[in-house]
Amino acid sequence: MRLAGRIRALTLTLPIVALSLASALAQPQGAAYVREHYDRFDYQIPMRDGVRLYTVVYAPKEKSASYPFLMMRTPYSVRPYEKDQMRGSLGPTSGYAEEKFIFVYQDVRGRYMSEGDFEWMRPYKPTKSGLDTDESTDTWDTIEFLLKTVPNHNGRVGVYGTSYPGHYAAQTLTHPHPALRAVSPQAPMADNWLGDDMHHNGAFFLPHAMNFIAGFGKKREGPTTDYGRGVFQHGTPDGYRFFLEMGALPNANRLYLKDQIRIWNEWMEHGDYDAYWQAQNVPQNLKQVGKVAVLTVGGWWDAEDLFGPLSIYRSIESNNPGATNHLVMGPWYHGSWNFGPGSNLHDIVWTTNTGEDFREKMQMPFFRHFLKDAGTFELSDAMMFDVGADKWFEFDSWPPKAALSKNLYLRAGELLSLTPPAASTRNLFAEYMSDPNRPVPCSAEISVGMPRSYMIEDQRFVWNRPDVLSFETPVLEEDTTLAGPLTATLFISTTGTDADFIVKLIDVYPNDAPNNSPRTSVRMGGYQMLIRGEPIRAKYRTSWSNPTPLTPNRVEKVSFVLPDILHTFRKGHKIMVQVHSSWFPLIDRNPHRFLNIYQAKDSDFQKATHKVHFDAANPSHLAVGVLPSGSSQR
Ligand code: PG9
Repeated sequence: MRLAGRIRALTLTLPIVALSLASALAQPQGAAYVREHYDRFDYQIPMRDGVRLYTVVYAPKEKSASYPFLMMRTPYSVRPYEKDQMRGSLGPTSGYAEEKFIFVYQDVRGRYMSEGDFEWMRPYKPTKSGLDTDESTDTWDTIEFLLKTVPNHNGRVGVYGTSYPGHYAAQTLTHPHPALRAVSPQAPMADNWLGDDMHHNGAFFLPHAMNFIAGFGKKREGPTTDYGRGVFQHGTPDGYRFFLEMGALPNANRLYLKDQIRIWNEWMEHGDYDAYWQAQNVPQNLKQVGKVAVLTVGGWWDAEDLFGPLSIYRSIESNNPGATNHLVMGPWYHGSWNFGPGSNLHDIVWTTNTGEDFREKMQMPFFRHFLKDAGTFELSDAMMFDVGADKWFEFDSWPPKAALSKNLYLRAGELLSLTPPAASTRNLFAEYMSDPNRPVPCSAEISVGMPRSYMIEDQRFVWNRPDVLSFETPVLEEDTTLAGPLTATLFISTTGTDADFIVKLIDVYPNDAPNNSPRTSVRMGGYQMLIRGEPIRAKYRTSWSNPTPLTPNRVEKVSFVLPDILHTFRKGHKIMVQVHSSWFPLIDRNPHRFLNIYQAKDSDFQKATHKVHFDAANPSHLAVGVLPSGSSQR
């Protein structure tokens, strides 16, 4: 099948920073090194409204040079709190303690040893008066204090962080302090309803949300160094049965959380994309980044925050012309870019050490250049790794301008084709019964949480289920590279009044694929590698904020975007699209009735029969971007 010819992949031709592995390893690691080379200072920094934020500073003992600040603001504690203890590492990964910065770690407002009240994804306030605060003012006031209080600095501040700390890093860009010169939001949470962590397109990521908030959301009486254990234990390793037997969402409080978690109750009160969630959206507030250099980082298989890095990069790109705005997307899980070589993920292996490339040729040069005027930084705007091609690709913007939009049509006979259904086709569809009591599993792994492998694992464990539809191309005649966001357009009908639809893009390996998985028992011949999967809750098909019911047995269009990819489907492979209507326990079950699922009763859940149509009038398809052969990468 010809989708596109091979494209020219650029090898990485970046300046190699003189950060030799040998010198990094020569020093003793851990707290002993920190103690030998750094002094610790603990501050309770007063914000403009008087609330004091607990901040620990590690300053180099060596005073022959001045140093920039490198700060992380976190809700996860800046331990150790004992003043005679030292952190075991400084900075985003190894090598930073030796490189020497003034490291700053701060408990955000309302967390651990900082005063004040914690607010989930505390919204930026575009119009503030007097003592009004948000994360931009807390960062501003902190920087002001550091510049006046800590000696031997060079007047520059960098901020980094992964996940929630990545969110706080991104928040610094809403109204950046003049001393802020380099920010690296890594897997930053940008919007927890549209696509990060707790919801994707209205579907609720139940275990991820409930397990996390049962500990994180515990009430504190005041500054504390320890919140204690979560408020419940699962009592089993089997999340599928645990959450199936828990039943409707209100049972979570009744059986386990016991109304002890304020933030969980907020989430249960705001099921639609209302003002509560809209105010938390970070990309909408990134319009005055100015001269701050930004290095946003994400993982193609990051189960927690994939939406965040892509949406934050795009917002800065479109709202700040001329900004120093970089995006690195690699073959990584949540935060895994800062650990290990980065040459495999789950069962998939390749030759490029993507983690080492990122740490040594991208991240460290970024901070050295913009915070110390040391070394060059010549990274292309978008450094994107393609596992299929085993190459870094460089683009001057993302998504790549050269990508051509093509439609992969679902066709009769479980075919996936560039050719739409013939004009003469009528009443063609596939149907399945969706049973809330036997939902499609999200992973072959037994876990009470959200197994990160769900993003990439072999989909054969569900391929043969009657409630899973699969459509695949013939064997590809040439390498085919898909780049950018994917848009699924399904023409569906159902016997119910609400439904979920999950669309997956899968790389089907040839039967003679080598058994090279690090898990030696895995057979790679015929492997169905998940490239991207995404749900939509159909009642939100026309509005995230104002859901509407489906009309039983009437064909309706459901269209939604799946997060970006960059993947070469090699010659001899096949491209597959799977469609199904539950993904459990990853996302909560749909009762197939139009109602507030957060207030549902167990008796509300009913089976429904869904149809996915693929004839001339109802051409269900997946829109993709195809990089033509020889396309310019710039
Ligand atoms: N992605 C992490 C998380 C947030 C919310 C729920 C569960 C996990 C994090 O931002 O730290």
